[in-house]
Amino acid sequence: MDDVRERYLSAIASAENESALEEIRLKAIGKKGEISLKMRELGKMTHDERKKTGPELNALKDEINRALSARKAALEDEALNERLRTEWFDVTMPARHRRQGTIHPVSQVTEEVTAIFADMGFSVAEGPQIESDWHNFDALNIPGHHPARAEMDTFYIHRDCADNRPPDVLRTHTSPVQIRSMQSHGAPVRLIAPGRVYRADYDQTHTPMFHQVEGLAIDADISMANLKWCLEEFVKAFFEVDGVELRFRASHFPFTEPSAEVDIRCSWKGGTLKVGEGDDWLEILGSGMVHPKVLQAGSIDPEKWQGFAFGMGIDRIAMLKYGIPDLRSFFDSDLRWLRHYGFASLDVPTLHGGISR
Ligand code: 2NL
Repeated sequence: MDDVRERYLSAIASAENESALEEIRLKAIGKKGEISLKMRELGKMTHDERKKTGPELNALKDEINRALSARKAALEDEALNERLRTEWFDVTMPARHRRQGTIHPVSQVTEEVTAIFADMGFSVAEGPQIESDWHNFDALNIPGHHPARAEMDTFYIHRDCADNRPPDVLRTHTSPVQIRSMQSHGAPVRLIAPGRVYRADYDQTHTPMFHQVEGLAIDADISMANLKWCLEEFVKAFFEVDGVELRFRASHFPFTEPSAEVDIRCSWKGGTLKVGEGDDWLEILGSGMVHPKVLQAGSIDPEKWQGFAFGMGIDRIAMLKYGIPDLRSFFDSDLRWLRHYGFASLDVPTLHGGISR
């Protein structure tokens, strides 16, 4: 018995891995193992022999089992220690460089404009880019024969030959968003509608997709004076100047009456724009008092309510504010351009959104 114990315990002690341990376990206490066979012989023994040998064999089996578990635990410890010794990394090493993206000037300016008007109590409205002919034109007092439809170089959405309904359009301005807002919220209302608009036009200063923000304020007694104040506040905040002179030039839009185009006093010293001083005038937006027919299209009673509206090109004021020379470069997705003119992601002004009055 001592010889058997000695043999297995030393084999266990020098086993190098779990499969070697398993082999030893089978040889010693497996079904056909040495100790199991010896246990089977107990039946042939005399009562006294069995009384002595039985407990001894059981004790030996337990001892071997304990030795196996202990060795197994020791091997696992060794393996873990080996991993801890070899698998490490230097947390003081600089991280691999990953280039951050930038905020596109159009996104930046949209959020700047939004923040300024939000501060004056305007909320933000959005709507579909594919619009019905009615929302884009008729509701804005631009009838079928009106030259403005042709002037706007509209993209039409294909309809089947059999379908006689007027085709949907890619919106040519964000005004239909305001029509929809008037219909669903009624008056009074104060909102801006920034977004993408489309016109079939492509040259130095026109791209078939560009960005516009329109504003709308309707209440019982809103006048051109309120329009002038709002726009003055906007221009001062947007161009970061304390004072600026606005010039209202009589103009014509089908959706406003009276209508005015708005210029701001500026200078172009050394090719850079200075707002609020100098002898030049810079046209930045179109505006006017909402035409009664447009209020009606928005289900607002023109006998009770009136208001102003305005529209301006986001890309254009982005070019002016940040000195970007070429409009077409805005939509080239040139990474060098984006790195140069883009904004750090933490530069973004607070976004104020959502409809509320
Ligand atoms: C321009 C001119 C303008 C509007 C847009 C508008 C919208 C509604 C009713 C009345 Cl729902 N008017 N929008 C008004 C005047 C001018 O845009 O030159 N934009 C770049």
